[in-house]
Amino acid sequence: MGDSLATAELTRTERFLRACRGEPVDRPPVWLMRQAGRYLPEYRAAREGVTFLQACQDVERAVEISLQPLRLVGTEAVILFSDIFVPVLGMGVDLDFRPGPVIAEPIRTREQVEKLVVPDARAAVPYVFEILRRLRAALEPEAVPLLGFAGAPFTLAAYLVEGRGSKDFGTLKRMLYREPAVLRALLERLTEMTVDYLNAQIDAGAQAVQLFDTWAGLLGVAEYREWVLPTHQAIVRRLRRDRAPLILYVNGGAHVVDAMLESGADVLSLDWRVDFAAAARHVGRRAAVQGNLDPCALAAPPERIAAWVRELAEAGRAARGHVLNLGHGCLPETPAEGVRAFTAAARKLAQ
Ligand code: 1CP
Repeated sequence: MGDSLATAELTRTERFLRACRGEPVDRPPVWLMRQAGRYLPEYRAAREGVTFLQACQDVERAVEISLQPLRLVGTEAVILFSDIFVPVLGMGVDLDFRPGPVIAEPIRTREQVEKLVVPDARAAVPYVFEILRRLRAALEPEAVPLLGFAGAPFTLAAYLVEGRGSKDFGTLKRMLYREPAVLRALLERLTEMTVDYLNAQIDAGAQAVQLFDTWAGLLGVAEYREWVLPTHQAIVRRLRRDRAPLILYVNGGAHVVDAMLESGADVLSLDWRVDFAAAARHVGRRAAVQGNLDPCALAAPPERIAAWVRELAEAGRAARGHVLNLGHGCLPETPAEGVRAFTAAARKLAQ
């Protein structure tokens, strides 16, 4: 009773940060990965005539795109519009988006790794922090939380070594077995860059940060513990988590939930292959959870989407906290109506 009184008038920022930290809330907050993107006609209009990278570097435009989902589909947190490869530009890597990242000279040798600069992010990609400062100023009066993000070292390395997206990132996995010292050196540099980049985002106003390790689920449990977990632990240890909780996302990571817990992240973001109720019970008081509807399920009728939201919210109660989200990002084919049904059902949970 005391809790429900105390949570009766939570702002969106309070609800979100409390859910991340495992404090009492009236209902889970809701946002979606890739909530700004091609599925929105307004995003396509804002992208007209500029490349993806130009849009990331154009402060006004990036602020507008970041805010679109708040108004258009009713999400309750804003994530910076950018890409996990933006800070990699500051490392001296020549890359382009077509539409995913394509690396001009994939990194395969120790000499190439040693040439990578660990930049001062504030100097290398200043526009990222200007976008965050402007977003925070715009969102503060409405008490809407602002999220920053970064790619995790393993996922960044996957593209840097492979050269582009891939189903299995076989070149990277072969490097792991054939040239472990080269991969280790690469991950170390990326870890340094990521810590600095995320802390700079927190300084610029990010109130929570998400670390995307999209491809780490490609590894078996033993390899994940050897190659991925230490990078997460280093980031968790050095991040100003007193000022911004950390959400850790792994796609296809059902087999590594225990190792994700050992990272010390505040929130574990799980994909749709995970039995959310079982995972939330398993995680219990040790972390909050985020997820986990299949993005394709947003093509279903609104009543079914609402029923899944109720089920997820119920399941999430077993964990320390719950942030409603998808199991992966919105797709270009995602109907905006489905996204609206998802957020509307979340808002109704309190009633
Ligand atoms: O308009 C376009 O065609 C560009 C498409 C696009 C967009 C909208 C790319 C290229 N990146 C983004 C934005 C983006 N990427 C955000 C913005 C914030 C949000 O609304 O969520 C974020 C957080 C990302 C993160 C990202 N980029 C990840 C990790 C999360 C995930 O989705 O798994 C990865 C792996 C990337 C690489 C990337 N960048 C872009 C694409 C299409 C891809 C993936 C495709 C590939 O593997 O080739």
